[in-house]
Amino acid sequence: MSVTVSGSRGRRRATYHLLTPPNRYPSQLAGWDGTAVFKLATPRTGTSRFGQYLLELEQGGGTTGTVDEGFEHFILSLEGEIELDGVELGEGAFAYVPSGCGIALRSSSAARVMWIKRRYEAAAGIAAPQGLFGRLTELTSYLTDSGVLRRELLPANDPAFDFTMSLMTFPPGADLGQVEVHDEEHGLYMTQGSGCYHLDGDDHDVSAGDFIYMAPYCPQSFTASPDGPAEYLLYKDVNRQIKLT
Ligand code: UGY
Ligand code: MN
Repeated sequence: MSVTVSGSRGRRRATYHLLTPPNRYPSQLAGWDGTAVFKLATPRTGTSRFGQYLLELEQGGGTTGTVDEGFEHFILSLEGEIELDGVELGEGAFAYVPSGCGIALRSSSAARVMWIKRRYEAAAGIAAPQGLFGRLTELTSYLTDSGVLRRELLPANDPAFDFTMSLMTFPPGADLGQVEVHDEEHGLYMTQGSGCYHLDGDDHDVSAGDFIYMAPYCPQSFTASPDGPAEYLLYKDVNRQIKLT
């Protein structure tokens, strides 16, 4: 068997990594069964302060009990039906689970799930957020100056939340309008279409199923291909300052 090494688009750079579907290699996690876990970003990058995982669940797969009570969680069903803490989540349904609760997840069918977990960072004088459930089809969208449609899955203006999850939809040929360089980090999962991602001086062709981790201050921009709309799901830490020592 031969491996097309030269065709791999996977990259690991100091300020970002690109992980494409052919680069994925499953991990196992204690407390889970019937589940292939693809770790997309973890603090092992050296900079990431969150964990992002793509889960491929067999029917009946999931956690063996409640896990990870010490973290806050974001769960989105990309495909199939799951039950999270007793609530059915069909395709396109998502949940925010506050720190202290943990997650108990089981799939009712074969399913693909996006999971983000991190330590909640409290802000002085602000109570931690409550849990919430939502559906991608029920979100309000707004148009950015460069013509990109942005939908917020979590309340973007509520300082109780220490991260946002946004769905960014680019009409054919549209772009971000600037090369951003900012303190916040990103976990980005391409949900639809294709385009060119500019990352710290490099340009990469990307398409649905690709994942990009961007470290703080990674120069970044995106242009959708002219063939059709492109869309990605974006994690971003917000509303907090790194403690200065
Ligand atoms: O909100 C953001 O930082 C967003 N515009 N970044 C991105 O899409 N790479
Ligand atoms: Mn950004």
